[in-house]
Amino acid sequence: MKILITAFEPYDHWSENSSWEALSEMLKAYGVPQGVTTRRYPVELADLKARLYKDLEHGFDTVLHLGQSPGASSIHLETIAVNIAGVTYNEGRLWGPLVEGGPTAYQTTLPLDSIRRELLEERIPASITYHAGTYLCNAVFYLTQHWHHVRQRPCQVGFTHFPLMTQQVVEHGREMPSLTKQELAKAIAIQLNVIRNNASSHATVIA
Ligand code: PCA
Repeated sequence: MKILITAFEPYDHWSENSSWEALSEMLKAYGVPQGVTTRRYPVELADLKARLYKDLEHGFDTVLHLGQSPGASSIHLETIAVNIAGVTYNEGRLWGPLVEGGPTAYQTTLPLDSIRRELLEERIPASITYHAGTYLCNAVFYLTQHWHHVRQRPCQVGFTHFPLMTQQVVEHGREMPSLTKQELAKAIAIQLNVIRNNASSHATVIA
Protein backbone atom coordinates (compact mmCIF):
# COMPACT_ATOMS: atom_id res chain seq x y z
CA MET A 1 0.00 0.00 0.00
CA LYS A 2 1.47 3.36 -1.07
CA ILE A 3 0.74 6.25 1.28
CA LEU A 4 1.69 9.91 0.99
CA ILE A 5 1.76 11.91 4.22
CA THR A 6 2.28 15.64 3.96
CA ALA A 7 2.65 18.46 6.47
CA PHE A 8 3.14 22.21 6.14
CA GLU A 9 6.06 24.54 6.73
CA PRO A 10 5.76 27.32 9.36
CA TYR A 11 3.53 30.23 8.34
CA ASP A 12 2.19 33.49 9.74
CA HIS A 13 4.06 34.37 12.96
CA TRP A 14 4.69 30.75 14.02
CA SER A 15 8.32 29.68 13.86
CA GLU A 16 7.30 26.02 13.76
CA ASN A 17 4.33 24.14 12.33
CA SER A 18 3.00 21.43 14.65
CA SER A 19 2.06 19.23 11.66
CA TRP A 20 5.63 19.08 10.35
CA GLU A 21 7.17 18.75 13.81
CA ALA A 22 4.82 15.85 14.54
CA LEU A 23 5.60 14.13 11.26
CA SER A 24 9.36 14.47 11.82
CA GLU A 25 8.95 13.14 15.36
CA MET A 26 6.88 10.21 14.09
CA LEU A 27 9.67 9.24 11.66
CA LYS A 28 12.26 9.59 14.42
CA ALA A 29 10.30 7.60 17.00
CA TYR A 30 8.82 4.87 14.78
CA GLY A 31 11.12 4.88 11.70
CA VAL A 32 9.91 5.33 8.11
CA PRO A 33 6.90 3.01 7.77
CA GLN A 34 6.91 0.76 4.72
CA GLY A 35 5.34 2.28 1.63
CA VAL A 36 5.14 5.75 3.15
CA THR A 37 6.42 8.90 1.44
CA THR A 38 6.52 12.15 3.41
CA ARG A 39 6.63 15.74 2.21
CA ARG A 40 6.72 19.25 3.67
CA TYR A 41 4.69 21.69 1.60
CA PRO A 42 4.95 25.48 1.30
CA VAL A 43 2.12 27.71 2.53
CA GLU A 44 1.80 29.40 -0.87
CA LEU A 45 -0.84 28.25 -3.33
CA ALA A 46 1.08 28.25 -6.64
CA ASP A 47 4.12 26.49 -5.15
CA LEU A 48 1.91 24.09 -3.25
CA LYS A 49 0.02 23.08 -6.41
CA ALA A 50 3.22 22.51 -8.38
CA ARG A 51 4.72 20.32 -5.65
CA LEU A 52 1.49 18.44 -4.97
CA TYR A 53 0.70 17.57 -8.59
CA LYS A 54 4.25 16.35 -9.18
CA ASP A 55 4.01 14.07 -6.15
CA LEU A 56 0.55 12.73 -7.02
CA GLU A 57 1.85 11.49 -10.40
CA HIS A 58 3.65 8.74 -8.45
CA GLY A 59 0.27 7.18 -7.63
CA PHE A 60 -0.81 6.62 -4.02
CA ASP A 61 -3.55 4.48 -2.49
CA THR A 62 -3.96 6.95 0.35
CA VAL A 63 -2.97 10.58 0.80
CA LEU A 64 -3.07 11.98 4.32
CA HIS A 65 -2.49 15.71 4.63
CA LEU A 66 -1.67 17.28 7.99
CA GLY A 67 -1.84 20.92 9.08
CA GLN A 68 -1.80 23.15 12.12
CA SER A 69 -4.90 24.76 13.57
CA PRO A 70 -4.04 27.21 16.38
CA GLY A 71 -6.88 27.23 18.91
CA ALA A 72 -8.03 23.64 18.24
CA SER A 73 -8.23 21.71 21.50
CA SER A 74 -8.36 18.25 19.94
CA ILE A 75 -7.15 16.53 16.79
CA HIS A 76 -9.59 17.47 14.05
CA LEU A 77 -10.38 14.76 11.53
CA GLU A 78 -11.76 16.80 8.65
CA THR A 79 -14.69 15.51 6.66
CA ILE A 80 -15.22 18.00 3.86
CA ALA A 81 -13.09 20.10 1.51
CA VAL A 82 -14.82 23.02 -0.21
CA ASN A 83 -14.16 24.69 -3.56
CA ILE A 84 -13.40 28.06 -2.04
CA ALA A 85 -10.12 29.96 -2.07
CA GLY A 86 -9.68 32.30 0.86
CA VAL A 87 -9.19 35.97 0.12
CA THR A 88 -5.56 35.92 1.29
CA TYR A 89 -4.34 33.98 -1.74
CA ASN A 90 -7.06 34.57 -4.31
CA GLU A 91 -5.95 37.92 -5.73
CA GLY A 92 -8.25 39.69 -3.34
CA ARG A 93 -11.38 37.89 -4.54
CA LEU A 94 -13.63 36.96 -1.68
CA TRP A 95 -15.01 33.43 -1.97
CA GLY A 96 -13.53 32.72 -5.40
CA PRO A 97 -13.33 29.05 -6.40
CA LEU A 98 -10.17 27.00 -6.06
CA VAL A 99 -11.05 25.27 -9.32
CA GLU A 100 -13.33 27.08 -11.82
CA GLY A 101 -16.31 24.81 -12.48
CA GLY A 102 -15.15 22.22 -9.92
CA PRO A 103 -17.65 20.48 -7.62
CA THR A 104 -18.69 22.47 -4.54
CA ALA A 105 -17.12 19.97 -2.13
CA TYR A 106 -15.50 16.58 -1.73
CA GLN A 107 -15.98 14.28 1.23
CA THR A 108 -13.25 12.05 2.59
CA THR A 109 -13.60 8.27 2.37
CA LEU A 110 -11.17 7.61 5.22
CA PRO A 111 -12.65 5.68 8.18
CA LEU A 112 -12.81 8.72 10.47
CA ASP A 113 -14.97 6.96 13.07
CA SER A 114 -12.45 4.18 13.57
CA ILE A 115 -9.55 6.64 13.64
CA ARG A 116 -11.30 8.77 16.24
CA ARG A 117 -12.11 5.73 18.38
CA GLU A 118 -8.49 4.51 18.30
CA LEU A 119 -7.14 7.96 19.19
CA LEU A 120 -9.53 8.26 22.13
CA GLU A 121 -8.61 4.78 23.32
CA GLU A 122 -4.99 5.96 23.43
CA ARG A 123 -6.14 8.99 25.45
CA ILE A 124 -5.54 11.46 22.63
CA PRO A 125 -8.41 13.97 22.22
CA ALA A 126 -9.92 13.75 18.72
CA SER A 127 -13.07 14.97 16.99
CA ILE A 128 -14.65 14.63 13.59
CA THR A 129 -15.01 18.13 12.13
CA TYR A 130 -16.76 19.50 9.09
CA HIS A 131 -14.80 22.49 7.89
CA ALA A 132 -11.09 22.74 7.16
CA GLY A 133 -11.34 26.53 6.65
CA THR A 134 -10.66 28.36 3.37
CA TYR A 135 -6.90 28.60 3.55
CA LEU A 136 -4.16 26.26 2.34
CA CYS A 137 -5.26 23.25 4.41
CA ASN A 138 -8.67 23.18 2.75
CA ALA A 139 -6.95 23.86 -0.61
CA VAL A 140 -4.62 20.86 -0.44
CA PHE A 141 -7.49 18.64 0.75
CA TYR A 142 -9.74 19.77 -2.13
CA LEU A 143 -7.09 19.78 -4.85
CA THR A 144 -5.90 16.25 -4.06
CA GLN A 145 -9.43 14.88 -4.25
CA HIS A 146 -10.15 16.82 -7.43
CA TRP A 147 -6.91 15.64 -9.05
CA HIS A 148 -7.92 12.00 -8.51
CA HIS A 149 -11.55 12.62 -9.43
CA VAL A 150 -10.79 14.07 -12.88
CA ARG A 151 -8.37 11.23 -13.61
CA GLN A 152 -10.78 8.65 -12.22
CA ARG A 153 -7.98 7.24 -10.10
CA PRO A 154 -9.20 5.78 -6.80
CA CYS A 155 -7.45 7.19 -3.74
CA GLN A 156 -8.45 7.73 -0.12
CA VAL A 157 -7.71 11.31 0.80
CA GLY A 158 -7.81 12.69 4.32
CA PHE A 159 -6.93 15.84 6.19
CA THR A 160 -6.06 16.11 9.87
CA HIS A 161 -5.72 19.41 11.68
CA PHE A 162 -3.44 19.40 14.73
CA PRO A 163 -3.60 21.73 17.71
CA LEU A 164 -0.45 23.68 18.53
CA MET A 165 2.38 21.82 20.22
CA THR A 166 2.89 22.52 23.89
CA GLN A 167 6.37 23.92 23.19
CA GLN A 168 4.90 26.51 20.76
CA VAL A 169 2.44 27.71 23.36
CA VAL A 170 5.21 28.06 25.92
CA GLU A 171 7.55 29.85 23.48
CA HIS A 172 4.88 32.30 22.36
CA GLY A 173 3.57 32.82 25.89
CA ARG A 174 0.04 32.16 24.66
CA GLU A 175 -2.88 30.74 26.58
CA MET A 176 -3.98 28.28 23.92
CA PRO A 177 -4.77 24.57 23.92
CA SER A 178 -1.94 22.25 22.92
CA LEU A 179 -0.74 18.65 22.77
CA THR A 180 2.86 17.49 23.03
CA LYS A 181 4.91 16.71 19.96
CA GLN A 182 5.06 13.09 21.13
CA GLU A 183 1.27 12.86 21.38
CA LEU A 184 0.88 14.31 17.88
CA ALA A 185 3.49 11.91 16.50
CA LYS A 186 1.67 9.00 18.10
CA ALA A 187 -1.57 10.26 16.58
CA ILE A 188 -0.06 9.98 13.10
CA ALA A 189 1.14 6.44 13.80
CA ILE A 190 -2.35 5.49 15.01
CA GLN A 191 -4.00 6.95 11.92
CA LEU A 192 -1.60 5.04 9.73
CA ASN A 193 -2.42 1.78 11.52
CA VAL A 194 -6.15 2.24 11.13
CA ILE A 195 -5.77 3.15 7.45
CA ARG A 196 -3.68 0.02 6.83
CA ASN A 197 -6.00 -2.30 8.76
CA ASN A 198 -9.03 -0.85 7.08
CA ALA A 199 -7.49 -1.34 3.64
CA SER A 200 -6.70 -5.00 4.33
CA SER A 201 -10.20 -5.67 5.67
CA HIS A 202 -11.61 -4.09 2.48
CA ALA A 203 -9.42 -6.37 0.42
CA THR A 204 -10.76 -9.43 2.26
CA VAL A 205 -14.37 -8.42 1.61
CA ILE A 206 -13.77 -7.87 -2.10
CA ALA A 207 -11.88 -11.18 -2.45
N1 PCA B 1 -2.47 25.52 8.62
C1 PCA B 1 -3.08 26.47 7.71
C2 PCA B 1 -2.21 26.47 6.49
C3 PCA B 1 -1.01 25.69 6.83
C4 PCA B 1 -1.29 25.07 8.14
O1 PCA B 1 -0.56 24.30 8.74
C5 PCA B 1 -4.55 26.13 7.45
O2 PCA B 1 -5.23 25.65 8.36
O3 PCA B 1 -5.03 26.34 6.35
